[in-house]
Amino acid sequence: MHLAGVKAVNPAYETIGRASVTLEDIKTFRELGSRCPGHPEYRWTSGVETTTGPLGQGVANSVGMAISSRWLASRYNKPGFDLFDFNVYALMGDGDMMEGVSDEAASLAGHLGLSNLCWIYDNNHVTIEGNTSLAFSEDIASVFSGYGWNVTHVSDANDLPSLSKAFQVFRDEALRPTLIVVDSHIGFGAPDIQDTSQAHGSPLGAEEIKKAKRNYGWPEDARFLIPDGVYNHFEKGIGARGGALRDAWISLFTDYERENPTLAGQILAMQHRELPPQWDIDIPTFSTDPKGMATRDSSGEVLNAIAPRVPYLLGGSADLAPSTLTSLTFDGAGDFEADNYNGRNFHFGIREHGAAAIASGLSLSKVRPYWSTFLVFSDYARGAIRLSALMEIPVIHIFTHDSIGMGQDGPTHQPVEQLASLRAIPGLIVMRPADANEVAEAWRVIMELQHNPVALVLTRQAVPTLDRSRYSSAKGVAKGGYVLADPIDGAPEVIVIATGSEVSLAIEAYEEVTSQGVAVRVVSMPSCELFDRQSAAYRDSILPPQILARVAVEEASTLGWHRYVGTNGAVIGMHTFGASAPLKDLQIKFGFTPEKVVDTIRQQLQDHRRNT
Ligand SMILES: Cc1ncc(C[n+]2csc(CCOP(=O)(O)OP(=O)(O)O)c2C)c(N)n1
Repeated sequence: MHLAGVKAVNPAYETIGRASVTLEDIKTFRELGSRCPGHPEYRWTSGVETTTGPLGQGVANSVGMAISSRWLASRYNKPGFDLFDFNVYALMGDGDMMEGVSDEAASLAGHLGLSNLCWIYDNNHVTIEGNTSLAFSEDIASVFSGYGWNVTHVSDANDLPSLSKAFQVFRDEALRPTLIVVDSHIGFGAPDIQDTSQAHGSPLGAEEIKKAKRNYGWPEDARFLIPDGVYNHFEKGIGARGGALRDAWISLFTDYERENPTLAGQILAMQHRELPPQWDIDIPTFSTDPKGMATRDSSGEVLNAIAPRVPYLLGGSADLAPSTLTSLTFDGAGDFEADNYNGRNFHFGIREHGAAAIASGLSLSKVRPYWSTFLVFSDYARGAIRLSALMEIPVIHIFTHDSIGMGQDGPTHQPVEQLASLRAIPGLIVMRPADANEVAEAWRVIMELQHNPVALVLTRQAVPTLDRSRYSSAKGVAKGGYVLADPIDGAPEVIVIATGSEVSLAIEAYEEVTSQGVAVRVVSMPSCELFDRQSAAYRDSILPPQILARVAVEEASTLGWHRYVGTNGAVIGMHTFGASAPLKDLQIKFGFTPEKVVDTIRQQLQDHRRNT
């Protein structure tokens, strides 16, 4: 990237007139502020296409990129305008090959016949502990052929004609992704450590460096030497070639824009992570309904009101769409399959980790992806969710069946610790809306996000649609936490904070104690992350510091709630795994009943009155 003169961009993707990687950055590799951190980081170093380091993630991302190339082509290319026809090349090592996430992604890539995808496997037989024979003896060619890939082999990484031939084999392949197995030697040219695991992670040491340089005919004492003519060579080669290709593309796009202004407008908006005008005008308002609906249901409705107006919003589920209700059901939405790259409904199969990593690959290609599963299985995808946050890309992770409220499937399927664990990921906005109107507002917030992924957490079971003429407007969702209900007159003495399905429980308790003259406030807190971003003045107006009697209610681990209720506040939450039983029985067993909330409110008032 340094030699090729890649330029840095700002978060709005505008070039800012400096090199992405300077020689100084290379000299300060792994030091604070260097654009050459320990592992390549998207967002931090312009030109890095994805953050890699956790093995397997990059190649899994590449499947999302190849999918997006196909989808963009099928939606936007017109006769004479092949705007999108890019191939995706990913380099991988033994570690990537061994990780499960790459197998999930490879299996799907083969199924989808992504012939625009090429993985180049650095088959050097060495990982950290030693030779791969310690733990890896599978027949890669058979495995990948079984996945439906085209497999080719180059027996010497330095044999350029054979490598070129292998790339031609890839380009000629019209039906399958291609794996090029390239036999190589780690530490090639460093005579004492070549082919050993020492070459993997530790510096060669001064003597070995000298020997290697000697081997290559390089001045032994030179450091960071870039001989005369190298920059020039790159500029005339890769630079000129890339520049010409880019100019040609821009000119093609300008002609395209003249003939297809609407589609061109969509492409520009998508490239800048913006939304088409009036994208939100079909979002419904839900009327008061004590029986209500599951938030997965209302979310499905809202998604289907948004997606027709945001054509590049696409996604699917890891085989749970009938439960997560994330299918796009309007005419023309279609299924993305090997014979229909135009579809917007993806079937990731039962591959949660792969699905999340592929969604990142889609997002890195600038379409707007979502994927879904049950909240408890977010664990399987966590590696990729974390990277979506580190990369600051707006992937929409949708998790339904969000608590013991999902009932009789029992503790294997009842999430307890997942909310706290997702909330611990920096930059990931976790949203757990309380009713259908909070869901609608949550989607308004989500769609506007450009640099944050979101975990949208939804119920399986119905929750009342609250009467917004009696309680506050759901617009407060945008601030993360807001006052839903206050005492009829006077200041509150006690605050109940709840999220998601427990908000209606808090409201039931509110009605009960208010009728008995207790001055209680209910705060709906769909997103702690968004609430924490508000000004201190706003946060204090919602949770006035002088009110110490506080109760938080959430059907999940209590971890984190004392931040809002204080050390002497009460948290009604889960302290064990759940159990398999009808919902009503579970709510009684684990204490999620209006009576329990009322008792806790009274206890808090008593404790704090005694203390003051
Ligand atoms: C998910 C994950 N697990 C473990 C590691 C630690 N790790 C870094 S590199 C490596 C070995 C990789 O071997 P290979 O892909 O053959 O790379 P090479 O030795 O050829 O450089 C391991 C285990 C990691 N980065 N990511």
